[in-house]
Amino acid sequence: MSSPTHSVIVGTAGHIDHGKSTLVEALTGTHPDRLAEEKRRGITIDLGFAFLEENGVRFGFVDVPGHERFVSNMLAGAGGIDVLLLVIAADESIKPQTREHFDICRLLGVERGVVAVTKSDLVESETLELVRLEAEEFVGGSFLEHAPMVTVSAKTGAGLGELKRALSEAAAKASGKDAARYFRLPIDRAFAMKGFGSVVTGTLISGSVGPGDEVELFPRGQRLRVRGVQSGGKTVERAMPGQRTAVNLAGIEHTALKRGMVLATPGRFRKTRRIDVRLELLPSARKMKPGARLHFHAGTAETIAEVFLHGDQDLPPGGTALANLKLQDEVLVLAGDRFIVRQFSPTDAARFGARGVSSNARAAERRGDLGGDDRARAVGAGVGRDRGANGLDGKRNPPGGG
Ligand SMILES: Nc1nc2c(ncn2[C@@H]2O[C@H](COP(=O)(O)OP(=O)(O)OP(=O)(O)O)[C@@H](O)[C@H]2O)c(=O)[nH]1
Ligand SMILES: [Mg+2]
Repeated sequence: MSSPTHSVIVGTAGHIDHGKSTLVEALTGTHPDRLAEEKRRGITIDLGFAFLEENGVRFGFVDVPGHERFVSNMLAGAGGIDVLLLVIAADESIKPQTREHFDICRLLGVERGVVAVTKSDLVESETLELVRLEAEEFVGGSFLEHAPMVTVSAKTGAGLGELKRALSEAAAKASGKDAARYFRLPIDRAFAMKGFGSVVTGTLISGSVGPGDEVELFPRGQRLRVRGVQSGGKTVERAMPGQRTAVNLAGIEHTALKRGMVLATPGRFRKTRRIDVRLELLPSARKMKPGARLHFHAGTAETIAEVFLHGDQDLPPGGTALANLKLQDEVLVLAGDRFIVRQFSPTDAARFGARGVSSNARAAERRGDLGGDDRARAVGAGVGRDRGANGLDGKRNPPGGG
């Protein structure tokens, strides 16, 4: 049985309009859409958050947008997931972003999850059975192959108890993040709070943080003092890994802080523009050519990468290769961090301008959702053996350090 302090992050994934946000609301009582534009358009645009304490587990929910245009926001949320909640609408079954989000979670190394076949109130039982079969086939051979599949309706409440139990069981098995390691908090939001000043939020991926701590802001390299910390919406003495965490920072304007930056233990890490990685290309991808320019996503950061493939040969679909990435922006990436690279295409280039980000690992590509060549994207994940981003002393973030 897990202790009440066991904290896990549940991330949603799934196609647009499949009922992710509504399901999060049905589970937690909080609708994760915050922006006026989201409410007006009835779609999720940016990450949303909600909390639940159930069966001795503190769940932090990260709800992602299903719209293909907002996949970079989805990627910023997918980094810290312990348990995936793959949402499939019973009236539509598997759709392009069901596939894309699932590919991303696989490449990022998410290890467990639950499949929710939702909107069960909209279909007859035969359709429901068919969709469940399709979903089983879809996750076959993946980390979700033996995961629970729960039929739910956010509208009638059917199956919600079973879904909570399945999430609790998955949470109990989740390996968890290590509080003894150096502190790292990839920032996904920054804002000013009246009476407090600058606040950043993120999913705490390792180490812990509390008031009075000195932290280093990457990639700027500035040292800052922590004034206060909240997790799950409550003030705490220390936020622990696996928790949604808000940090109130002294000595900096909120306008100088943004998604993609990282707070970390000071003096331990070095930012970098060059990383050695192992790339793994999705079988559905187009081949990757040496010198290709890619979108690079690590943690909450994103930037542009130029790829130098070892041996200078094309990387075929489904293949893996060692490579060196030259990033447009400096990032904080550690050995073993996973990242995603996505292929540039005319539409993507127009769609995603370069901001900053980084990481290590394998890469994979996939064909775009509609099958059209101009939609093809590369999705890669990596485990990086990294050159420049280890601890300054050359040690690799030893357990117990910090
Ligand atoms: N009948 C029925 N409608 C549902 C259910 N769950 C969600 N809906 C409706 O489906 C629509 C889409 O739901 P959302 O929760 O916004 O879907 P989403 O997956 O979060 O969509 P994006 O965030 O834009 O990708 C809304 O109109 C919901 O009211 C359900 O269980 N039954
Ligand atoms: Mg939504």
